[in-house]
Amino acid sequence: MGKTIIISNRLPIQLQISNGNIDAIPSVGGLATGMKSVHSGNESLWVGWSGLTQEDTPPELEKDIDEALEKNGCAKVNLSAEEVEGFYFGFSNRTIWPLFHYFLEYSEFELDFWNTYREVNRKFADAIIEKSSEDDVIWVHDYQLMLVPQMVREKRPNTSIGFFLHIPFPSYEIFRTLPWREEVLQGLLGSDLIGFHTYDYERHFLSSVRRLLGLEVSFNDIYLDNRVIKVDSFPMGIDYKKFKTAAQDHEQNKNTHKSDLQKRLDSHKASAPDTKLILSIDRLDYSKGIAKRINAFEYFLNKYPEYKEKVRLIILAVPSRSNVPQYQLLKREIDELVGRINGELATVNWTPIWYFYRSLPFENLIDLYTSSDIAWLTPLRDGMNLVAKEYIATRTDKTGVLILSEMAGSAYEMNEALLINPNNFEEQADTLKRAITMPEEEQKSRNTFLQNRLERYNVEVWANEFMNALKQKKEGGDDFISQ
Ligand code: ADQ
Repeated sequence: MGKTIIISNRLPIQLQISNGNIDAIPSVGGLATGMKSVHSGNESLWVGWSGLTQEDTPPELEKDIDEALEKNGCAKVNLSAEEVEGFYFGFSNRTIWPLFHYFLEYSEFELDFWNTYREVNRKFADAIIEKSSEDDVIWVHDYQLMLVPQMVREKRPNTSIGFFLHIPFPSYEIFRTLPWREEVLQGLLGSDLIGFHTYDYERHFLSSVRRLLGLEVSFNDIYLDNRVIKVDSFPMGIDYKKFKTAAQDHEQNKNTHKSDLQKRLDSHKASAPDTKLILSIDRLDYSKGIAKRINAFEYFLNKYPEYKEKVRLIILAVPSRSNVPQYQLLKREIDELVGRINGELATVNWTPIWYFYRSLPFENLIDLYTSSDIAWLTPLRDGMNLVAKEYIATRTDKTGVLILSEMAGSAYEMNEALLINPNNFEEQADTLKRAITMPEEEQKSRNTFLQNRLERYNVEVWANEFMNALKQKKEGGDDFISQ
């Protein structure tokens, strides 16, 4: 077996250029962390876009950038601003993202977007072919690169190729509306192993393959020409130890070191010890149901007015894809909703909603997770939702209540959370009341189960299980059907 090639839209490295110097800073995101065990030493290479367009890359630094990336086991695919526009902001985020999250009305079927997506996928595939050899193992990530497996397969018929989708795969009835549905499926079928977060996404995919391509599907095997393609679910975990340790350190250092945010949270607690903090953290994305959550919060305060001044909702929204029109509209909607509700309900001593629109450093995420009595996550659709898992991992004394949308992939593994339908305001209001009044013993008992599961099936285990399944498939020799 050769080396492992990981391929994703973005590299796990951020480049910072100042005064002609280049710093390559490793990302701390879930994928980068999870892949650490796979992407280590000289045995692997990560191929992706650096985040700098060709126009933004000073030509005299091109070589230095390549060297800085190489030191971190990475190689870049160069993209022009126009390519990023059509491929990333266009087809990926204005066609596929809304469609796969069941926002059919937001999905734009633009031929230009599709053409650029195909061309850019070809660029990624060419980069892999150039940098890999036949016996390497290739792991392609996510919805931006769905054509890559087939493009590589054409040139490398015997190479082991895996693909993992981080977002939902929608039901056949939704997927069939895509004008380029067959091409997308064929692109994915270049893989030997296709992974999803949940069994439902896997089933939806198999159903589309059967009905749109007429291929034979048996259990989770797809028969195509002389190949067998395996489809399976691998629910992604988190770096459990990192979150748990950070929360323990936070507790230990609380008298010697405190962030400004923690000081503010503490002074809130001291002035209103009976007030419960309810936390919601998401990228600012319509799939996360933030506007509905704020409306449901208002509904709750009207239904149970005795909780006015007794609860505070903290909304942390990370800026995301802000040059896509739907995201700009959503930002405006949330600004207005928060302004209206705070304006109508606030008292001299109480602001119902604290709203932060920014990305926060890890330390502050831990401040929020550890200080909040309840995490309230209500995506309308979400491939997995790692925030739910992170919140539970930081609850070192095992208190805290997680209210989670049943539309999130993580709900399948987190049955001990309070699961809700984000469209049902009545249920949400009652569940908030239940969370606020839940006895500590019950909180601890639920969280013990959740924590044990998260600790066991952490992100490293997730990555290793996928890689092992891919390797086993190759070694098992079930790649070819005897003719
Ligand atoms: P996302 O849609 O980005 O991921 P999620 O899984 O919740 O959603 O991950 C968000 C990450 O960003 C978390 O690790 C969280 O800690 C971090 N984060 C959130 N708010 C932050 C803030 N204000 N500042 C800094 N960091 C913040 C996509 C899919 C998900 C799937 C993941 C992984 O949409 O469904 O779970 O990929 O497969």
